[in-house]
Amino acid sequence: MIHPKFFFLILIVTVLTTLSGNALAYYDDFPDQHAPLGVMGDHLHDPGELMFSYRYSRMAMAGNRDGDDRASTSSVLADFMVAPTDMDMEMHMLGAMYGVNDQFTVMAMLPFVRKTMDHVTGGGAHFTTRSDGLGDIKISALYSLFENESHRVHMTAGLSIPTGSIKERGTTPMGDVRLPYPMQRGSGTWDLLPGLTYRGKHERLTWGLQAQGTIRPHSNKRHYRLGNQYEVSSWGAWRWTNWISTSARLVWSQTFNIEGADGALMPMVVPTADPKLRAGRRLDLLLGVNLAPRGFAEGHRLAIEVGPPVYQHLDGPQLETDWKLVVGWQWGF
Ligand SMILES: [Cu+2]
Repeated sequence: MIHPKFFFLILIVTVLTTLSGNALAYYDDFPDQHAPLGVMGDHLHDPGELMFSYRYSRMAMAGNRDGDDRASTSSVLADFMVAPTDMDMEMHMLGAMYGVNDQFTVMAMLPFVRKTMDHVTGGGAHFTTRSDGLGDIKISALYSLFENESHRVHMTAGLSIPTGSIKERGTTPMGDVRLPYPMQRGSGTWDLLPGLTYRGKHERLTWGLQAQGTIRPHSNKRHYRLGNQYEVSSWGAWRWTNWISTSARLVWSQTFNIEGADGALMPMVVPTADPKLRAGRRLDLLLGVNLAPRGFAEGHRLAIEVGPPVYQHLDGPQLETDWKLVVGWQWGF
């Protein structure tokens, strides 16, 4: 007896394989024409072409880390009144891209964020804080610098608009208080988002390299600014047929500490309220699948990317990342 899950899988594969019989329509419709889903602003559009996207992402954190090593809850409680134990970050992100001309594509991203953090106090009481709503809206311009049959380079100039709240409050054993930095939904500052992307292709193989920064030039209304960040991502993808490709990606990211401090937070209570315990660097390994179904769903793409960090170093104690997931849908026309 076939397990229903396998039956369903076989059905999907059969349907998709049949549809892929519609053959090699346009090279641009190949699944690997887009980078792995977690890469933002990886491609440009043809003049007049519009693309909408939806991404759901989730990042799970559990347990603390200090430097390269794990830090137990009791060791955190030796220095602080409260220790964070888990955090879950979910994001629904709507995106739009538009090809202005051959050189120039514009992009906007609208994020909705949900964060949950679990804690334990020195006295053994558990409590959870939550924050959800609009995050920081991002707009970018992508400008093509070089393009030939197999290599493409473009630069990105983006702006992060402080639409996300930095005044979220929550109920804790200390009463109704301002939530610490990682529970806020925005930076509170207008941030610059420079980037440079290279993509290459050879037959069924595509690859790419992207460097991106988040530069925060000024302090927010709460008299601090989040640390600058940068990220370097490299990937390779293999196209198995004209509707499916799989990818592997390595992302090196570094975040610096917060400058200044929100006067409403007390760093001796919980490490997440300490502006000098936010920095870290991490290497993530992410595996992905891109689908570009044919026939009934021309112009639509589905993709997933998931994976754990393979290395992380945190100015701790700080919650460590366990895994990240992005699932999404893209529709171009
Ligand atoms: Cu696009």
